[in-house]
Amino acid sequence: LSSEKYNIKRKTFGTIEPSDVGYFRSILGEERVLTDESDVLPYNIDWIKNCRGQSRVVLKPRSTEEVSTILKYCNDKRLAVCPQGGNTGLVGGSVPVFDEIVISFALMNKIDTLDDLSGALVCEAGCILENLDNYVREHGLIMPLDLGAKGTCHIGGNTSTNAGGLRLLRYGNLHGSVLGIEAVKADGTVIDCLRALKKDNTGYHLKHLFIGSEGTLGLVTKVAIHCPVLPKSVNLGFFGVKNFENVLKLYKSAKSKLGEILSAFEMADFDSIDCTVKNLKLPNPISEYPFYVLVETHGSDEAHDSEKLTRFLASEMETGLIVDGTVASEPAKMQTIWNLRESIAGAGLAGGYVFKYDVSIPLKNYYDLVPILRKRLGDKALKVFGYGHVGDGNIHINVTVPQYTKEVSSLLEPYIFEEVSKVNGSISAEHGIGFRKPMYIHYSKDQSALQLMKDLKQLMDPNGILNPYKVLPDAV
Ligand code: FAD
Ligand code: 2HG
Ligand code: ZN
Repeated sequence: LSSEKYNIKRKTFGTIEPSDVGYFRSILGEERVLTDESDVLPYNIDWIKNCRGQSRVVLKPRSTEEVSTILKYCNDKRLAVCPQGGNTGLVGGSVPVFDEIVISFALMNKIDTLDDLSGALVCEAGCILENLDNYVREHGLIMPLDLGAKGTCHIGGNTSTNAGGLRLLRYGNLHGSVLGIEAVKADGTVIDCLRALKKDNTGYHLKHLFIGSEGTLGLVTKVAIHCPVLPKSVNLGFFGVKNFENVLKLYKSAKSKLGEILSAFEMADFDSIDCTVKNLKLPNPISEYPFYVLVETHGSDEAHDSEKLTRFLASEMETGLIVDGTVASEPAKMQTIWNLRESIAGAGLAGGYVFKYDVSIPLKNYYDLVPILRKRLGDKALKVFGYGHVGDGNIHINVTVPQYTKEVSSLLEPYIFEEVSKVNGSISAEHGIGFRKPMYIHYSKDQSALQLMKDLKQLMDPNGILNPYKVLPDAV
């Protein structure tokens, strides 16, 4: 259990009684109130099986009104809740810690409107990202974000975590793409900031309070989001590189030579790909190299774009920055390459337990920690590997071990966060703080900022019922 593993004490919330379950059934009906242990179990365990809570009730509202009614009741009774989208979060934020009531958005999955001229999509929070992408593609648009969890994660979860992903380099983060939000405060008040306007400087930009606050300030029920135009031509390169210095040189060159069509620049080290190929039996389209780089282009002229990428490959093979590589524009081949990259996140789990770190580091220091950690852990780790979104200065470091031990944990934490802090990086670049990292947030947030976060929490959720034990540290 998370509470035992991380030594956390339950706060003085109300305890759920049969009469509470009866009340929830009176609003949602029998089927949308889960209490059977085996039905509730999956909602208690996170994707990487790192955190496990003890909830006994899952509620599945179908509308904003139902969310509002549930929250008003919970707030009056001081019953804590844990909002849950696709449960793909990687920091333990999406699962309860003790007996918090899980509010699942799985049934709030309707698309309201799509304006194919402005690109504004309005939909409910529980829409699965990939379903939205398939839908908007039929109208000549794409979703502005893409990530390996797309088949499961919800747009409400994406918004609540301010998810980054594979194309942030090109389309920016959700603080830019989300046009409007409808959210419900802890006391049940519905906050309507759902206007799908590109420009709206009428007072405080309140939607941003809900983007990235991981369900601690309100529950997101609807999202208005800007969808870019579906690119007419997509090309993908997968390259082998000799050392990390050359990865950085290649990034600089890609920005200059591919310019406006560059849509992703990702890197993975040898162990990331090796572990994915071996554990998940996925094909690697090129031979083995110390580093791999994936470069994608989104543009409007197939002949021009593919020529540009092919020329880039040829010229950088001449300079030696690329040792070997392949360029694809056929969907199936591109899918094989993307699949290899997107599967790294789950590949380490086959070895037992994975410690995951998701940090922003200045590019010149981007890969430094990987060899340092290998040395520090020696044979206590099976593998230490690094991969991620070079274009965003965001590296993922995964440490695989046969099983969780306090010894390895204490060699990694807070050491990694101290090192990140020394170079003014962020201890969580895109996954959030959740349950796993509130105690380390001070490595990236000043005391003054933490105090303001606490004040906002007090204002919006005075009883602290929304996703307790997450994001905010106990003592500020
Ligand atoms: P959940 O995991 O269910 O919840 C995440 C947080 O948001 C929790 O704190 C939860 O309480 C809160 N929440 C969920 N829904 C709501 C709501 N409607 N209102 C209020 N709060 C809510 N992340 C990236 O940023 N970039 C990546 O490239 C990336 N790749 C991934 C690849 C894989 C294979 C996996 C498993 C995960 C990846 N992630 C990535 C992490 C994760 O997918 C994202 O954080 C995603 O945005 C979570 O969405 P979700 O619907 O699963 O939310
Ligand atoms: C990715 O970029 C995700 O693949 C997951 O953000 C990272 O699991 C991880 O470490
Ligand atoms: Zn990532």
